[in-house]
Amino acid sequence: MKTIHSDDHRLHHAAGEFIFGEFRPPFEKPERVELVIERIGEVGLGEIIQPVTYPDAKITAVHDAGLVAFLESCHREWVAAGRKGDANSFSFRARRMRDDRIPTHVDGKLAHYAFDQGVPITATSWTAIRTAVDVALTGADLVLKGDTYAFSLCRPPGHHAGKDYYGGYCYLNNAAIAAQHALDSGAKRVAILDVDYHHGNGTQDIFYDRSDVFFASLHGDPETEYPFLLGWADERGVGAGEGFNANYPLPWGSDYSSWGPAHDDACRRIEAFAPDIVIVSLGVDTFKDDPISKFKLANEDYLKMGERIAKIGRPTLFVMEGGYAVADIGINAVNVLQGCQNA
Ligand code: SP5
Ligand code: ZN
Repeated sequence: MKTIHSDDHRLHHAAGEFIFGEFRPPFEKPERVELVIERIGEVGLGEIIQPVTYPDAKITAVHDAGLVAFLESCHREWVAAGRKGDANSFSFRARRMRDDRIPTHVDGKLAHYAFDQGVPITATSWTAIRTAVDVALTGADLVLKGDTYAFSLCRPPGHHAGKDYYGGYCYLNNAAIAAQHALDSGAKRVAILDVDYHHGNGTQDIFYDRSDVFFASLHGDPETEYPFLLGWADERGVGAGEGFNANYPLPWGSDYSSWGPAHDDACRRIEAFAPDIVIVSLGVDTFKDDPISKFKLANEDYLKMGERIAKIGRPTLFVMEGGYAVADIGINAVNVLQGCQNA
């Protein structure tokens, strides 16, 4: 299968993130993608191609235009306010605070649009964020035009970004934008399978009231795991979307003996939905050595994951999400792709 990749991701390289009570080098760093590219070359997965540029309307088809404009102007506003370094929020919304007024000061806009401190914006982040969308859309078009599989090596990732908010290392929801593009290109139904360790709260938010996108996510139980405030099993969709959202929260320490059956169930639900295409939000932070996660998947489990996805039997776009055990990120991500392609 082809991989879509651009060096623009290097333009998003923050000085650090607030995590575990300290300011430390970011887990979500450029090296992640470099190691996946290296592994793709080692195993000869297929050609690596550049993205083409799509109009901004592809983004505003799923995201609030104010969010998109703010991500683009944020760092300039930060500098204009006299700040140095990366833009980050120190204030967040709580219950009963207003969300119908957007403050004019950059700190207020950050409080309005960001939901955590894991999303620093550097002077050049916007180019990386914008190109990651093109990487996803270019992959979607390969699959829509007849390729069985494609791999969009997006960075920064996207699945925590909702309609009008960003957080969790994610700014724009690459997989959701690709899904909407597929629908706008003639697909009737799209399934999104989110295997990242964290709940895909942003993707769920975007499609929660819709029946044309079925969303399934396997993740650390929100009782004990980030993003904490969404991802329980009783979230099944609302209105026309009732029954088109499926969450599989799993406890810390889960290995493939419990992850595999949950994945099989999610894949069966997708088969019953009969999508025209499948989009996999491919995070490999389920790995046993991941520094911020608590599942226990092993290298070879990612081959099985890919084999099961192949059994769904639909054209499939893989979109890169998380995965922070950099020594193994290439092996694990490419194992999924090879497991699928060789099935
Ligand atoms: C795309 C993606 O994988 N984003 C993940 C963002 C995670 N940010 C917060 C991580 C919090 C880690 N919790 C550690 C609990 C240790 N006891
Ligand atoms: Zn994750």
